[in-house]
Amino acid sequence: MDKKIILSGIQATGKLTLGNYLGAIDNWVKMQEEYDCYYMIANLHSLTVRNDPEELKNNTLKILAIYIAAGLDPNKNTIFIQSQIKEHAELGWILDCYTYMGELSRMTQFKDKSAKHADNINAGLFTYPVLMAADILLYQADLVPVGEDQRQHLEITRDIAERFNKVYGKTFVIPDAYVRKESARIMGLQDPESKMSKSATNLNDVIFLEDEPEVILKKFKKAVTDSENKVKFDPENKPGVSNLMQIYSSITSKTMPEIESEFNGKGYGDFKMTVANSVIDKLKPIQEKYKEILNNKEYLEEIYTKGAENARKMASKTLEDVKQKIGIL
Ligand code: ATP
Ligand code: LTN
Repeated sequence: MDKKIILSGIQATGKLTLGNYLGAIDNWVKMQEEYDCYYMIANLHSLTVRNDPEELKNNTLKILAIYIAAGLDPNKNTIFIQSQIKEHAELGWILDCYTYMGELSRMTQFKDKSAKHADNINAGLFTYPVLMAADILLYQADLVPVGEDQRQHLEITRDIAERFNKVYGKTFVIPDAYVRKESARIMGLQDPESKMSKSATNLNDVIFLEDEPEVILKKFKKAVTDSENKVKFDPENKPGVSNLMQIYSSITSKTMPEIESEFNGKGYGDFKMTVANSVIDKLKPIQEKYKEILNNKEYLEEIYTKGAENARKMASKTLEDVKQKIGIL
């Protein structure tokens, strides 16, 4: 039987966080043996906010380097840059015409981001989920591994695909979101009520994948907890502690009861140190490899060029089929 197809991506804006790693990349690495995987860098999506052009270029390569350093094998996966496959923008436009203003207005991410960037609520920010639908549908993906925050975008992708299939006959595979429970939503260290985000303003809230060990340790030491001094999983009443447990669990694969008994009778000081060290140990080899790869621009170019060639085959086939069906010469 053919392997199931996976597609996912990360925007090229900003520095990657522990949330991106545990919620996305680490899961992708685990899936590469079993599935036929397409992993991209969504640099067209990055244009929905203002970027410095040099920085956008650098970030695109940095994310590629992180993918490889984290363990994605360029010989097993198709790793590519979104903008290098013109079919994304083209199918994006076509699908815009099969998407309703009403459904786009309900997107939580649009509401959040328009509040954050009130001076630049551009049309791209509004149609962002349609380009994402195009990314996914071009490759006939069965599964899309993402964090919890992207679930709504997967639902709209399914709705668009079903709508299209209904009119023109089976054209797109209807994709499912694949959200891993343990790492679905890593929260901020200072504000454990909202997700750890690349674009956070309080830097102590976020662990960046490039953070040095001392910085990681310092941020965990400062993490917000509560006054109970008891390690217990209770996201509602103990969001800070529960988030730290979630991070520790995603890294060590220990269950919540196991973690609770490990720290039974110990204070938060010990607990924070252990969580911090687990993160430091996990990131260390990735950081070393990352620095090495980032310096090797030729190697990076080789990877994305090969990835684009491979991706283009699948994308152009799907787009051709779509154009034929809708009558575009
Ligand atoms: P921003 O918060 O600035 O919008 P982001 O950090 O969410 O950016 P994206 O490129 O939008 O970055 O997300 C890339 C992937 O990382 C997605 O699959 C997303 O679900 C996942 N992800 C991002 N933050 C977290 C988090 N805190 N916990 C779990 N997964 C996350
Ligand atoms: N919107 C996604 C990034 C993204 C994506 C995709 C994820 C763009 N295209 C296709 C999965 C599949 C986000 O994580 N913010």
